[in-house]
Amino acid sequence: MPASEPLKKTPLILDTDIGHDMDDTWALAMLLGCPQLELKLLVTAFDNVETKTRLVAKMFRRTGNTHIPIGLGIKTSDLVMNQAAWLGDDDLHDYPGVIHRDGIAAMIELIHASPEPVTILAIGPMTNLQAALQRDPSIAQKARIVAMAGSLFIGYDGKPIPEPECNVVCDIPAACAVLQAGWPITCVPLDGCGDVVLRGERFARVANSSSAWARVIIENQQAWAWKDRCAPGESSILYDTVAVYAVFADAFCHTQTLSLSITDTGMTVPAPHGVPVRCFTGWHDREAFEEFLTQIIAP
Ligand SMILES: [Ca+2]
Repeated sequence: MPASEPLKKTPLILDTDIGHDMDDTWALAMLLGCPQLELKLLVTAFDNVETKTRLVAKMFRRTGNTHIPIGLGIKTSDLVMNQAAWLGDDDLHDYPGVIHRDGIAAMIELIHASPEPVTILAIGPMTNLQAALQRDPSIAQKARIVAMAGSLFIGYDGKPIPEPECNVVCDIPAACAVLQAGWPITCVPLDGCGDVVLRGERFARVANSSSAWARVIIENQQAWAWKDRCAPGESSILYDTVAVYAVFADAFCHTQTLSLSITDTGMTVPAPHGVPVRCFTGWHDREAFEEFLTQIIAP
């Protein structure tokens, strides 16, 4: 490619249950630091999307990203999110950016308006995507899915047996609808991301960085209701960051295309008559990925 030719960016919609587990915050920071990606819309997913939208708005103010539209997804509960302490009483008063009250409509409109296929990066339960498909099934012809979802051969904490994974089991009908919609799907199950943790020197670089996103991440981890899940000087498990990487690269990972179906109990299982899904099933070089991530967050 000639040096003068600009990098072609992948237009992206992020569908995220941010505010629950910390990895969504890392994933958001990571994708905004990837020159291969252009975030066109963020839609908040699952539980109390009102407070999650306020959380994203505060993060965007702090990091200079208020030009990115935020959409509210489908509210499924009033659960107090785990990062509520960092949000405090910050609200949307005077927020300078665009907030779409109907994030599903904003998603559909963006997909149809885009001159090239949009990638939807789904890193939470897929309630919003099921709603979008119900309103307009034709979006599946103009978008592709990259999702952190499922557990094929490895469960949580490296257990050598698969188990129902949170993003699938929280809304099984939605995961089934997304699987069967007919769009290309790339999936990062627990097998390919359940062991990503920044430790030691890499975590210290983030903790000591003055970059705006590093500060937001560290402050949120300190305020996080589940912070005791992190050992001192370590991140939480950063599942969703691998899905960001999967949008544009795979060199650090093993991939294979498998026919998948979803059981009534939320298991994602290879099945002869399932749907072909490109799966990230393990690591070629996890250390290299963790270094890549660290350099983006703490440049
Ligand atoms: Ca998530």
